[in-house]
Amino acid sequence: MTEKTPAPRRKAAAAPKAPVKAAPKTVAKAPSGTPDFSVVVPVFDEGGAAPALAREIAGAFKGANFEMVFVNDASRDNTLALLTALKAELPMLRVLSHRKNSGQSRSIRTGILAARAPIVVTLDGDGQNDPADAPRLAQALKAAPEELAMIGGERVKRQDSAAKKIASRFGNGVRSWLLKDGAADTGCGLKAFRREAFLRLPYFDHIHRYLPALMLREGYQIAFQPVNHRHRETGVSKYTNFGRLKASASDLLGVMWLQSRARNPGGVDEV
Ligand SMILES: Nc1nc2c(ncn2[C@@H]2O[C@H](COP(=O)(O)OP(=O)(O)O)[C@@H](O)[C@H]2O)c(=O)[nH]1
Ligand SMILES: [Mg+2]
Repeated sequence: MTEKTPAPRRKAAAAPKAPVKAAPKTVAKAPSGTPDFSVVVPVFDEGGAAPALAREIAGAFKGANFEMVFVNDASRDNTLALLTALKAELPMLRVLSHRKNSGQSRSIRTGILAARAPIVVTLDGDGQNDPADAPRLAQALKAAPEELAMIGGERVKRQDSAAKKIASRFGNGVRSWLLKDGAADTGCGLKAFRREAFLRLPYFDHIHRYLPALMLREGYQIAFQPVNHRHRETGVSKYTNFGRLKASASDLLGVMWLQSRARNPGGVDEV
């Protein structure tokens, strides 16, 4: 029998000779308890929309055991100050903040890494997704079998400019034809998924448009539900049609490569 090795006594830490830069804190301290749902919202220069959106989400999930995780993507406006002040009013609100702007996908990932619930719902931070739809998607996923890892929103009546709607229709058409992901609207920011499933997917910038294809690649099932879409009332869109097209060309090739390299055991049995 081996004896328990006593824990080594810690020497009182000597004061460092030279100032040492502390390791960057990436994730804020989580409050105690496990919520059923984590609502993750990426925000970049959304000071005009974020506080009202947080209140709307709180109203939509009233009575549920949930948390909100807003991820400030190094906004240059007052987004962070407004959200920080709002924490006194909304105790279920957590605010994480990137030191450098890293994009929508990275912001979502930061929120999901910090999320404490097994089910995550994402929403755009500009208020275009309607929080009233979010609990329905979250509850549907909670009630679904484990293999169903994601329920994506599909915007029924897009409230965007004609140019954006045409570009989006074209982009969605090409993507679903090439990737066979069965998704009509991957650009919809409102999605519910299992946190664990999301974290199994490879990360790259703009991955948020390829979640259906990547979930299927991992062997999960996915579903879609129609959702409301609203006008952007404040702030400006962070994407241009040209910028989106440029990123999509290489991302599509990348996801096709990932699909071609997928092998799936169809389930794992422990004997
Ligand atoms: N494009 C972009 N969006 C970001 C970034 N960081 C966070 N976001 C958020 O991602 C969401 C979607 O962006 P939005 O401009 O509304 O896209 P659109 O609805 O397609 O015009 C918003 O909540 C943004 O605030 C970023 O660096 N770039
Ligand atoms: Mg938007």
